[in-house]
Amino acid sequence: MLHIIGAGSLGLLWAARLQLGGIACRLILRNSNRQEQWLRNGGILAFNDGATVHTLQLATETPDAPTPIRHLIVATKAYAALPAVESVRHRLQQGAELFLLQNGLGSQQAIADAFPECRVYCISITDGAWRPSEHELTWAGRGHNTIGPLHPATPQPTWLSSLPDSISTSWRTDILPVLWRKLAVNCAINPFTLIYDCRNGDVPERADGWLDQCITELEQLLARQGFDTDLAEQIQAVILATANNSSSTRQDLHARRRTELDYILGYACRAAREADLPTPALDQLLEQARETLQQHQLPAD
Ligand code: NAD
Ligand code: KPL
Repeated sequence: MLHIIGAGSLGLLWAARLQLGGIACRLILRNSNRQEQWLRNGGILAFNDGATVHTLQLATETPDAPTPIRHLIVATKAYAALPAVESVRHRLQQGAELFLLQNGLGSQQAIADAFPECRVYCISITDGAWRPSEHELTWAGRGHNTIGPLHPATPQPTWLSSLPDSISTSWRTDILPVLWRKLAVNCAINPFTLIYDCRNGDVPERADGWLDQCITELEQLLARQGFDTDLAEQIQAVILATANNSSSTRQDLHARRRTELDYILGYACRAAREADLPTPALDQLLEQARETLQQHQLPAD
């Protein structure tokens, strides 16, 4: 039995694909109010996988359900991940496996520190999913899940091989370089889309030389972490491939939701400071991004 905490876009995407693939899973909602709200339409999810709309009844529960948890997929935003796992601490079995699919970095390490008796795995996800309404889910872009342990010595979970074909996965013992690279790409795009309120494709023109300085600093930062540094080409390719998209950070701004800035650019700037690496262009970007959030009366972290 798998448990998923967080019934948002990705949590529902995992739950829907697992259920369709015949794998038992239960969705943990925040509290009984949320569960009542979810059950108001009979707990039905209309899952549009791009070809078919599936009508699914997902099994839900609250953090105080009595059953122990062996495998937990944590599908909240980065800032909510630690409190979410804390809410089910009393149900986690010794050696429970936590699968963290948050963007950015920082939340994964915080959970590993708070739950030393658990096995912590990170998932870097390229799927795109969104919810047109509370009970509808659209799988907008079929992607891939790169899974690996936060600490390389942690063994590979055997059950991963029984995931349905609809969940495309690969295993990486060294997941950190993957997460760092994604973080670097997000650092170079998302904060600019926030401060200029622009689509991804407009970033190079709007940010101009500032973007190049940021990419250089991000490459230096990756080198300090001991990872490959050739970032510029990848960033240009992502900007081109997602030119018409609003970044997740800009979407959060428009929806007046807290962003994950602190786990993306905030984390990068803190890591640079810890490594005694000057990153003036990234620091200025973080400052301006925070100012933009404050102007919109949103949390600046
Ligand atoms: P979301 O906001 O749609 O879903 C998060 C859900 O977690 C919400 O329903 C929220 O109510 C719930 N939640 C928060 N705290 C909780 C708690 N204590 N107990 C139970 N539920 C709780 O977010 P999302 O789009 O699914 O993104 C989740 C993570 O995945 C983010 O870090 C995001 O950056 C990353 N990601 C998302 C996508 C995507 O396409 N949506 C793609 C790749 C990565
Ligand atoms: O991951 C993204 C995000 O918006 O968070 C990018 C790659 C920038 C695509 O929009």
